[in-house]
This record gives sequence, structure tokens and C-alpha cells, in this order.
Amino acid sequence: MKNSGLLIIDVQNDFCPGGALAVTNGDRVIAPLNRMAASFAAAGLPIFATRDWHPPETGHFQAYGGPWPTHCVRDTAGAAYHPDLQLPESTIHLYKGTDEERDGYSAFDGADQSGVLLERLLTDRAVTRLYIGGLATDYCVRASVLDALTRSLAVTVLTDAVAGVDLQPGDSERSLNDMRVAGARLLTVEQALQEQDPPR
Ligand code: VGL
Ligand code: ZN
Repeated sequence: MKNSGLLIIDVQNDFCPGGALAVTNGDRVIAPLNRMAASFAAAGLPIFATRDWHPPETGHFQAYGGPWPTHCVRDTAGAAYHPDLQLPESTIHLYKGTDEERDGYSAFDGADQSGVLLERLLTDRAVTRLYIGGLATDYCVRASVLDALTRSLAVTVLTDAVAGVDLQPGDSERSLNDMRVAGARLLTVEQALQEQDPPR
């Protein structure tokens, strides 16, 4: 598991049942991610968690010509992590979608509170393998996985720890297939935790 990192994407109130842009069963990702995060923390491995963190006025929102209802406005309850998500003390927190002009789907658009980009945070910790879960399969998870593969990182998508928007039926399935074809492995959290020596 050396050189591995866990990347938890956008497990926020607005993407969970009852939220402004609720993903069907979005909260199903929480228990497997809590399990994975506890295991990574116990092994001393880095954990990164992103929040979609939009300005109140952005071209990302329907009110300003974009595709989405208003969601995850910075510093609002909707943008907070879901209360059941248990992030270890060591978690590195990232903010994404902060620019008014860009959707900022990918975690690689994200930076920590000092503005240090994810790519740099990974390099500093010699992370070459990412385990990725969160919301939503067909947008931010997909974009983040494909960006990670482009940067020559080894990627495992945690299939029981993702859920999708599915604006068109089948979008999540097609996205998972795109990620696999691009080089990602698809494993459940249980399978990932069982592995002794993951391949590069
Ligand atoms: C997301 C739609 C809009 C995501 C973010 O986190 O996947 N989807 N903003
Ligand atoms: Zn968004």
C-alpha cells in the first residue's frame, strides 16, 4: 500500500438525499468510505477530501446560463461534508469549483486552503497510486479519475463508494466503463482492503 493515497470526492449535503443536487443513493458511499479512510489513517497513508465550493454567482449555475441548479455555495450548509462522513484528523481538505468561469469538476482543479494544487500535494507525499470514491460518478469522479490517469497515476475506483447523477439513464455505467478503458481498476472497498500487493 506504500505510495497510496485515498481521494474522497464531494461527499457533501447538497449531493446527498434532501440536497439541492441530490444524487440517488448518494449517501451509500459514506459507510465504505469511512471504512477505507480508517484503514488508510491507521496505515499512516494520506487522505484527501474535496468539497465542491462555488461562488454564489457562477456560470456553473442555471441562474447564470449553466447546467446545474444552485448547489454547494461556499460556506453554506449544503456545501458542508455529510455529517456521517468520518474524516480522520490527518485528512487534507481541498476546495474545487471556486472559479466563476469554470465548472471545476476535477479534483485536480482543487487546492488546499493555501492554494496548493492537488497535483503538488500528491508529489510532495510521493503518492503514485490513488483510490478514489465519492460523488458523482458521471461528473467529478469521472473527471478526477481521467485526470489522474493522464498524470500517470495508478487509479482504483471504489465501485461501492461511488454514486452518479444519471441525467441520462446509464451515464454512471458508461462513465465507469470509460474509466476502465482509460486504465483504471474497478474494485469494491472490501476487495481493495484484501489486497496485499496492489499492482502499479
Ligand atoms: C458535481 C455536478 C455539478 C460533482 C459538481 O461533484 O460530480 N456534479 N457540480
Ligand atoms: Zn458543482
